[in-house]
Amino acid sequence: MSLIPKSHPRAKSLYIRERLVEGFDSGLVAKEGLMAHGRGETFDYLLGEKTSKHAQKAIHAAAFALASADYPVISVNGNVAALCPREIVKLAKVTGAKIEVNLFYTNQIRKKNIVKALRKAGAKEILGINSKSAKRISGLDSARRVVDSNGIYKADVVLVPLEDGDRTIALKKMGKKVITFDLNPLSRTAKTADITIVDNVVRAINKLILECKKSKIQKIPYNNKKNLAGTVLEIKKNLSRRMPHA
Ligand code: PTJ
Repeated sequence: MSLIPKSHPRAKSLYIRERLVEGFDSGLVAKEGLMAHGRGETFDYLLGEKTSKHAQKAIHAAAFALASADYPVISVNGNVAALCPREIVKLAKVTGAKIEVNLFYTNQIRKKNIVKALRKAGAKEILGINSKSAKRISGLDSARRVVDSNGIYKADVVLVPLEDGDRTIALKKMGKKVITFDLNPLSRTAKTADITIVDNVVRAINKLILECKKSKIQKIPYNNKKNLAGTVLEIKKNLSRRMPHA
C-alpha cells in the first residue's frame, strides 16, 4: 500500500517514483535507472510537469514518422518496462511496431524479468532475447551495440525512450530515423535524434498512442533543433515566472 496521501501536493510525481522503486525491487530497473529517473524528474519540474506545445508538436511528428515507417521498432529498457509496459504494447499494436529489449547495463536476469513484464502487459512477440539473431552495430562500445537482426538492425524508424547518446549517434549513422522521449532537452540523445519528445514518458506515451490512432495523420513541418530551442526558452520563461521575488 502506498504511503503517499492523495492530498500530497506532489503526489503524482511521488507515485511515478514509487513505480520505479517497485520496478527496481522486482528486478526490472538498474540501480543507475533510479538515478536517471532523478535527473528526469528535475527537468520535469523545470518544465512545469506538463506537456508543452513543443512536446505536442514532437508527438505529432513522431506519430507521422511511425505511421509512415516500413519497419518501426520500439526499444525497451528497464525504466520503460517499469513505468509503462502496457502503453508500450498498445503503441506497438497501433503502429505495427516490433518490441525489442535492449539494455545499457545488460544483465540476463533483468532481461528475463523485463520480458516477463512485457508478456504480462500483453506482448506476444519480443525481440532482443534470442542470441541466434543477435547482430552488432558498429561504432558503439556499450552493450547496447548488440541488437536483433529482425528488430533494431532491420528497422527504418526506431523509438528509443530514455536513451544514452552513443546509440542514437550509431543508429543515425546506420541511416535510421530516431525518435526519443527525453526530459533533458540538452542531452546528446535529445540533440542527435530526429524527433525528441521532451516530456515525461509516462505522460507523453498516451498522447502518442492517441495521435497514432487517428485515421489520417497530417505531415507537418518539423525541425528538431528549433523545437528543442523552443523548449529551452519555455523552461527559461517558467523559471522567471516561478522565481521567488524578495
Ligand atoms: O535499463 P538499462 O540498463 O537500459 O538502463 C536504462 C538507463 C535509463 C539507466 C540508461 O539508459 C541511462 O543511463 O540513461 P541516461 O544516460 O541516464 O539517460 C536517460 C535520459 O532519460 C536522461 O536524459 C533523463 O533526463 C531522461 N529521463 C529520465 N526519466 C525520464 C526521462 N525522460 C522521459 N521520461 C522519464 N520518465
